[in-house]
Amino acid sequence: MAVTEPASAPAPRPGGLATNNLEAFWMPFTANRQYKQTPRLLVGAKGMYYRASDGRKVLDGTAGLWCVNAGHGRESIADAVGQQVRELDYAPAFQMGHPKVFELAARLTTYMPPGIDHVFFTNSGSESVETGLKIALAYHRVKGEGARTRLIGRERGYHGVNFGGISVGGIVANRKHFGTLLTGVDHMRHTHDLDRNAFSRGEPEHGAELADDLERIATLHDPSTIAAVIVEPVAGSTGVLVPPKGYLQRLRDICDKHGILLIFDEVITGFGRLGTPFAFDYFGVTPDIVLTAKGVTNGIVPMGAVFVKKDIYDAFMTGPEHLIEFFHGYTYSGNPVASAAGLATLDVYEAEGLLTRGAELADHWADGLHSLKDLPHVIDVRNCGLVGAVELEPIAGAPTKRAFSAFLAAFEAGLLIRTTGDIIALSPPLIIDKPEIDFLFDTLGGILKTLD
Ligand code: PXG
Ligand code: PLP
Repeated sequence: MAVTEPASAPAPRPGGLATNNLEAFWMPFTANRQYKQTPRLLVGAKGMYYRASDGRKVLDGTAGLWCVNAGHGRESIADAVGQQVRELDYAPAFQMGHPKVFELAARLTTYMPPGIDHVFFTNSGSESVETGLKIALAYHRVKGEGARTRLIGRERGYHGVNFGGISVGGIVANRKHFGTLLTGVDHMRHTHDLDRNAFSRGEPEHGAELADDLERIATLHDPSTIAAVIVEPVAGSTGVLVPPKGYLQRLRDICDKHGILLIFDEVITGFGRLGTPFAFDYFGVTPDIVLTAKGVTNGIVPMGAVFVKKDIYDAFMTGPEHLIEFFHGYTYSGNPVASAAGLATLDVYEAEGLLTRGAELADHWADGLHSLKDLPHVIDVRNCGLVGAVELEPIAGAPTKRAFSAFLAAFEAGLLIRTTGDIIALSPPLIIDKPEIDFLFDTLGGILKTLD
């Protein structure tokens, strides 16, 4: 059937929009009406920079959404993806396999601590969270401890948007519209404490004792009913909350005492964000399950990966060998194109030393960030590896507006930042250099001086 343009078809808009109708797309986590009145379109990306639809270069201060760790437009990853589509586009994920997913699993597990040596593939951080929680519940059951059904999360935690994740998560706006969520979930207090820890460089001094909330909750419900506790080692989405010194180790100790699985959600902290390959390296605390996504493919093809201890995998490997051991999986789990992207991404990370590059830049990064300390409205600055946050005093009666104004002004000035509430979050690609770090903080500093 021939397709002809209706006579009234709108002319392409400057900047490459082929339609002037932005209405149909219901945008995720977006102020749709504001956006559609003044759209911000990205039409290209290379290295550290986006190209906006009006031709301007915009420095990527957020690695896309914390995922483009090796920077944009990596030719070798693009080639691997293109070649894979031509060679083997899709293979059924259930009861069938293809070589690259096994290769990727074997390579990825070499980054894990001793004992964590199996990986289950998903397509996003949210799916990694659901998968990790289900593995934890099923593990206890196959071991004969089926009474361990409770899941413990933390206030201000972000674990994606699916039902398990918002249940253990602690962001009110992400939960309140969605009914009763999962039952049998409890939450520890968050660790954000401006009174004691504002303007900390790296890990704050105060708050390790907040881990004792886990002991209190375990005592309340009886430890034998608790399956797992899930935390982000550094909470990202909720505004970069770095754990107090000793906090994560204390969680580990309490979990060990009571046979509770410790799940680290490393969807943001994984793949070099803190200047170490993973946050468990940075903090020297080993969880039982590690959740990842984003950086595993440099954000290019959706993929997530859930790593588990050998004991956990082995616990499922019982019963007749022709039977499925774990009733879970996605159509696209470990699909060939994502696997090819993952392998090519690891090649880039390894060739360029990107998973530890953040450590070399961390001091320069922290200096730039903390130079914003005395600017108007700034009530906290915090950092860890190549992550940073600037918290602003909210405008009375209009929370989030001040930071959102900074976001809009930054984009106009050629810098992409993220805001959550009145917190500005920064997490550039790990290929950033010192002059770009200086541009980032000079630009942001200039904007903070002009904010109402
Ligand atoms: N866990 C953590 C710790 C995350 O940060 C997810 C799970 C969910 O991943 P998916 O792939 O389903 O989005 C995330 C995602 C932001 C921002 O700027 C953060 C995320 C996603 C989008 C924006 O705060 N984190
Ligand atoms: N809904 C229906 C009707 C399905 O058939 C499937 C998968 O077969 C799904 C949802 C889940 O899709 P996915 O495996 O991509 O998560």
